[in-house]
Amino acid sequence: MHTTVGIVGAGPAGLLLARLLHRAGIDCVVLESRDRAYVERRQRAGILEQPTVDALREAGAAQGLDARGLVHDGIELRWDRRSHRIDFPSLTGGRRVWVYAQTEVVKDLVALQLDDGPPLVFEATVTSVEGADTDRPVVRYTHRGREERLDCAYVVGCDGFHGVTRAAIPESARRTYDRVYPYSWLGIMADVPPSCDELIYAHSPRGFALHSMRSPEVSRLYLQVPGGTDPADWSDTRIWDELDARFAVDGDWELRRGPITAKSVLPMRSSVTEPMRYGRVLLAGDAAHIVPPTGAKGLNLAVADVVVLARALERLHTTGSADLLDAYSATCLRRVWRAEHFSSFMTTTLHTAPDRSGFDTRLQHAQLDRIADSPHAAAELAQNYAGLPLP
Ligand code: RFL
Ligand code: PHB
Repeated sequence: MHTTVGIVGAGPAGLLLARLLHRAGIDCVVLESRDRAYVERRQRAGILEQPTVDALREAGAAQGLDARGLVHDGIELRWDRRSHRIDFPSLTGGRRVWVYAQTEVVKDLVALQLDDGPPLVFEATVTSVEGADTDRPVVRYTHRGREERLDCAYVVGCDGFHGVTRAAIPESARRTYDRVYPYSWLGIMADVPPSCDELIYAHSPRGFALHSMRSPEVSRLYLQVPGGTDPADWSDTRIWDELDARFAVDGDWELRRGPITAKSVLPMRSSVTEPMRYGRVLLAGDAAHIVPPTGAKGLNLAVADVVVLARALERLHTTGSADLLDAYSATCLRRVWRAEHFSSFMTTTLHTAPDRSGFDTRLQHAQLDRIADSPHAAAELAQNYAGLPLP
């Protein structure tokens, strides 16, 4: 098989890139190692920033989002039994965020692609990408027990943090920067209406907690737990009691409890691989960078990468100019490092490090007080959270 752009991975990055290229008249093929049901069920992010929503709308992939997405104009921060609301539109010149699960984004994009899009091959496991520095890179993969190859003009690795495309860039030409945080998140899904209209990010001496949601009927909550925690050690009652303690605030607020339908632990780390292009191989989304989820940036960064990349490939296709493609890595990395900084800031401001001192805790409170007292500090948070405009 051959194509213009071979895309490895059908997560949000690969699927949206395929959609954008298809609309620009550029041939592509998406190879995905998992089956459709698995890809559509994988529970991950829940917050779409304004530029992500704009991109999905422009790609004609926002029908579900516009019908069922929940528009949020702010978030609440809690610490020291106090709360402070950050209002996005007034601090960002009108931007807001949408609560719409990654599972829904993926389902919408898969349906569009199977209906009227370029080939999307499930259960096609890419084993290697070869010839990054040649004119015809090759993707080798296995499908239905057979070894196959896809000859391409360009290959884009949208295969996530554990993907294989990154290895197509020789070790001598790439560098990875990373940080592992000394805690994880225990995430739960509960069949109970959310106890808040907007997300609550809570810092407490017992650790961080986040109240999010999936719909008016389903709550999504997270607790900071030690790395290596087994979800089986957390009974439902223990989880609700701990959430109650961490969200405690003066005034009358109550956390609604309900049946917990899923529990999982996710590690927290930051990682960036540079550059995001080598010859005719490009990386996008988690394949190139990951962030801790505290800033809700992972999915949004993946979308930003592929919007920049699709624009660059379209320019090459229509004018023959490779200028945007040559700038791809630097353009994306500037946004990536901004998001890494914001995610790290949110993480270290709100979590309780195992080796913290009283001094550290007071610095965290001073930072949170500053956000509450200063419109400038609040605006910095709001602009990063609601999404900086795409370049
Ligand atoms: P994805 O979504 O990981 O998709 C990569 C796809 O590539 C496929 N793949 C392969 N296909 C063929 N051959 C191979 N050799 C392949 N190797 C891998 C995979 O099966 C998969 O379908 O990356 P993408 O598209 O870049 O999208 C990025 C987002 O998924 C990610 O940034 C966020 O979900 C991160 N993230 C979260 N972000 C948030 O903002 N809030 C969250 O609550 C949140 N929770 C999470 C997360 C990421 C998680 N991972 C990666 C462990 C929870 C988890 C568990
Ligand atoms: C989620 O709803 O899963 C979610 C929301 C905000 C975050 C992280 C995860 O910062």
